[in-house]
Parts: sequence; C-alpha cells; structure tokens
Amino acid sequence: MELPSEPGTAPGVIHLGLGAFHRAHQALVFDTLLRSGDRRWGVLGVAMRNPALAEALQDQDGLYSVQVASATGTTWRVPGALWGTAVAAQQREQVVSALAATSTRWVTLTVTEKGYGPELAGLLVEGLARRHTAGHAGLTLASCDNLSGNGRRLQALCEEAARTSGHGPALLDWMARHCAFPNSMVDRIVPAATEAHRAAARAALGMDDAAALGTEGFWEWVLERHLAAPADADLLASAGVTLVDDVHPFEEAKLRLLNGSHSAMACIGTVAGLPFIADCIQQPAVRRYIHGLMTDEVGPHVARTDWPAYRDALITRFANPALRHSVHQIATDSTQKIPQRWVPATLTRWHQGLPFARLAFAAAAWMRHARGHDDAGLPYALSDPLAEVVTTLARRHAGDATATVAALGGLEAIWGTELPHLAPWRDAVAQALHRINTLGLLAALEQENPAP
Ligand code: CS2
Repeated sequence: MELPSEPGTAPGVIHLGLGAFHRAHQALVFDTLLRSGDRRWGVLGVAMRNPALAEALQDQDGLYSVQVASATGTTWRVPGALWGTAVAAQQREQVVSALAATSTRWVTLTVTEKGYGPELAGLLVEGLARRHTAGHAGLTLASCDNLSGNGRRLQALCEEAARTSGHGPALLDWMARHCAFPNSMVDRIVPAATEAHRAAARAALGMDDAAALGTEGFWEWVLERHLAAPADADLLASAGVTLVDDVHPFEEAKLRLLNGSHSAMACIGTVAGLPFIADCIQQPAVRRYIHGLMTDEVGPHVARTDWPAYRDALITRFANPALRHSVHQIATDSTQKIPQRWVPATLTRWHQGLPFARLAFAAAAWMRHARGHDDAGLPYALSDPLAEVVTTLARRHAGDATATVAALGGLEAIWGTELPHLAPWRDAVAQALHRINTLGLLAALEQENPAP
C-alpha cells in the first residue's frame, strides 16, 4: 500500500471489500466526482483477505477497464478512483491508520452478507477510536451490501463493538454525534471477473488488463440523506446518486424482486445445468415462473408502487446476453441470502392467507441444489458457510422430499423462527421438491408454469 501524504492526494474514501461490484459501481461515482475537480474522493480499496486482486491492481496503479454492455452497445470506462490497495488480514495497522487519517471522510463497504461480524466491527471501531482520540472529524460509513437496513445494521454492530472495546461511553457518544451510518440500496449487475473480460479488454483496448471486468449499463445508488458532512449529499446527487429520506421502499423492492429472483434462478440453473442467468430467463418455463413469482407473490407486497415497471426492466436486465452472470456465483452463500430475499415475502403471504406456491418452489429448488449435483448427475461444490451441514442433510434424505424439508426447512438460521413450524409451508415445499425429484427440475417447473 502506498499512501501519498500531500494534501489532495491521500484517499478520502476507504472501501472495504475490494470485489468486482465496488469497482464497477461506487468507484465510478467517485471517479465522476474526482473528474469534476474535487480531489477528496480517491479510494483506498481494501481486500479483507485475498491479496491477489489487490496486488494485480497495485501493479496497474489502481487502473482497470470496465466493459459496459447494454442494449445500445458496448462502451469502456477506465476509472481513476482507486488510489491504493491494501489487504486487511495482512496490513491491519495500515488500514486502521487510513481509517484514522485526517483526509478520510467516507468508508464504504461491500463485505457480503456474512462479513458483518466481530472482525469487521473490531477494525472499524479501532479506526474510529483513533479518530476520536486524535480529535478528527467523524465519518460517513455507508454499507453497500444486500441486507435490509444495511446502515442501521452496521451501526448496531459498531456500537456493540465500541461498548465492549474499553473505549467507554465517550466513543459511543462521539460516534452518535459525528458519524453517520446511512442505509443504502445499490444496484448494478456485475458478474465476477473472468478470463473472458481480460480477453475482451485485450481485443478492444489493445492492452493486457489483469483486473478487467464487465457490467450492464444500468446502475442505481439510493442513499439515505444522513451523512456526516451534509454538503456531500448535493455532490453525490450531481454524480447520479439518489438521496432520499427513507431507503426502505427501494431496498425492499430490490432485495425481493431482483435478488429474490436471482437466488431462485441460481438454484434452478445449477440443478438444470443452465450456467448463466441469461440462459435461465431464456427458458420459457423459467421466464413464466420468474414473471409469475414477481407478479403474483412478491410485487403486490412491496411498498414501491412502480414495481410492475421495475419487474419488466429486471426481466430485460436478466436477459442481457453479454453479462454471462454465473448461477453458481449467485448461489454462493445462499443460506445468508435467503433470509432477506424469500422469507419476508413468504411470511407476508402466509399472514394474509394467500398462496405461496412459487416461493415454495424456490425453497425446494434450493434444497435440491444443496445436494451438490445437477439433474445430469454432474457434481459441483457448494460455496456457503453452511455447505457441509446442508449438503449432508440434503444427501441423507435425497429420495424423500418430506424428510428433506423436515431437515433443511427446519434450519432457523435460514428460514427464521416462524416458517419452519408452519405445516402448510413445509407441505408446499415438499410437494414441489417431490415433483423436482421425480420429473427433474425443468420438467417440474414446466408442469407448474404451463404455457398459456
Ligand atoms: C446477486 C447480486 O450475487 C448475488 O447474490 O443477486 O450480486 C446482484 O447481482 C446485485 O445485487 C445487483 O445489484
């Protein structure tokens, strides 16, 4: 990590979670602000553990190319916002001092659902405590992960760590007065970078870019108007960010319609041998199912009133053939994703006495996916903190849908405390799983979603 010390050349933003998403989303917003002449938005990109990308980017002075593929064609962008990289697991002290540096004004995070634990909290609170002791200004800490109430969640995590850190109530008081943890909804489909992106960059730009990636044209960042420096709101708005008083309607619609459909297609695709989201949505039965899931069981219960237009736009985005968004990538950490993507919608349907067959089918597809081999018998490994538990249970009861649902549907860490005890939900999931077991996943989907 090299951090310049001249004024205007030190990063103003520390980003935790140096994946593809940040580099094709927030980094472009900060790049826009930098290009306007405001030098406070350079980013120190922190990988939490894996040094490979941080090193590759370091070798390229933080530069990388982004292929933006939409219906109107392909464009390239080379953002210049990444001013340095670091790896938290190896360079903790550097990261803490960057968090505590006078130049630092913002922290953004994409550490994934499972990243919100004591390790993250300890790192942030150490940086915040040092700022407090040094008398520096507070920070805006913006979670950009797909969690409901992501800002409040981060705040609660940091407050809890501060409380037990030995820094005493003074730190908590300072955090409450000077730091802001806005909720946010971030949206852009950014598949994990592959060799194909590198080859495309080579062909289009004539140079080798080990950190090239690709994304869609669409992007959205809806941010709660609750920032440590209130004047940042107008600046961000000028770069295309939407500032609102309440993020909830946006976040709810996105988690349940976009991410909920994504997770359903991820399980369907892995089992049916459809490698990418675009392959899934091209299958008529899958398209009818996803459209029906959003139209009948999810959309009517979200606060965002323009959800039919959002749904239609999503179907088009899912079909973008340039994205090659891997179903295995999206199926990663499903046990961490299902709680905010499927469970609330299912419970709402149940409480209102309404059917939830499509949500139950998604649950059954996940249970079938957990077995770790597709309908053609090809094996794959689950990448999930609960992989061992769920694969063991899924295989143990493979031939028996009711027993599978009793075992996997009983896991409260995934389904919450209510669903596992609802016999009608368990029955609906078991029926769907039985059909998947006997017919194969696509045929079962076809049977439940016949052509009109
Ligand atoms: C996806 C998201 O991998 C996943 O779980 O559902 O990364 C999705 O592509 C983004 O949230 C889109 O904004």
